Amino acid sequence: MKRIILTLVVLIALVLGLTYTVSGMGGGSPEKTGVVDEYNEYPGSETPAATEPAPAAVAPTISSGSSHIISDFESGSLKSPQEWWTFDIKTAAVVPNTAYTGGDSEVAENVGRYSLQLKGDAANWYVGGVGTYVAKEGQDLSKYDTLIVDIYGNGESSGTLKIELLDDDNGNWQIEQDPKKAYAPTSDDKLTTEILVDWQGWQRLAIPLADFVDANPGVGDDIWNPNQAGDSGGLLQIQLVCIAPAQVGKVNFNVDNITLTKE
Ligand SMILES: [Ca+2]
Ligand SMILES: [Ca+2]
Ligand SMILES: [Ca+2]
Ligand SMILES: [Ca+2]
Repeated sequence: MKRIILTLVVLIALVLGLTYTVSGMGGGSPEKTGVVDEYNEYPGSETPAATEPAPAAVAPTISSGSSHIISDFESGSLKSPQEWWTFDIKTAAVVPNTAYTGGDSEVAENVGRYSLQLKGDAANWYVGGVGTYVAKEGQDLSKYDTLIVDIYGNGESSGTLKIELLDDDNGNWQIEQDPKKAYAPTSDDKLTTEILVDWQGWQRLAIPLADFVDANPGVGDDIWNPNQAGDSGGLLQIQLVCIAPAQVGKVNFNVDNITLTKE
């Protein structure tokens, strides 16, 4: 009898132990999985800032001592190795460079196999554009003083390329925007420059970062701070916004080799 009771006690103990183990395994909150925000498309607003993907979507960029390539489009895709979102523009496509050979021969030799074609019709000057998220943990871009971009123009009325750089001033790795104010950033700086594309073929532009103008004085800290430091992601986004040469005009040019460098 004693043996039976002992066996029963052992069995009960085993069952209880098993129940505990099972409930222990099922306990706790599920692990967080990466969530990538949808890339918003923007209504016909003037120069929208984009909603960025989660940092997990950031692609590796090539960085050497003296320069940092943001994109050379050599993957032939707008989706990899980094994702470019598009807004409003009719055509934003990575295209073979075989049809784009003219202009400065030194530049033409260095654009590789693919470039980004930006083409579309204006709604009140504005055509739309593309953007990408560039922030990375520990990335210090503050040593660069110049932005380089190769542009293939299609003659005098190719349009204007507005380059926007958005840095993180409130330390959350995101650009918060006000949809009621043409998606203007509410807490971070937007620095911009405009390039009038009025030539035929390839040309390389080297724009000192000092020539970029803070487009939202009083919002952000009004200082270019591209380095990831503390809670700030540093430079979060670059956007390419196309503006037509006329209110109802067209834009048509290619861009390539977007690079930060030290001159
Ligand atoms: Ca290229
Ligand atoms: Ca922010
Ligand atoms: Ca500002
Ligand atoms: Ca800033």
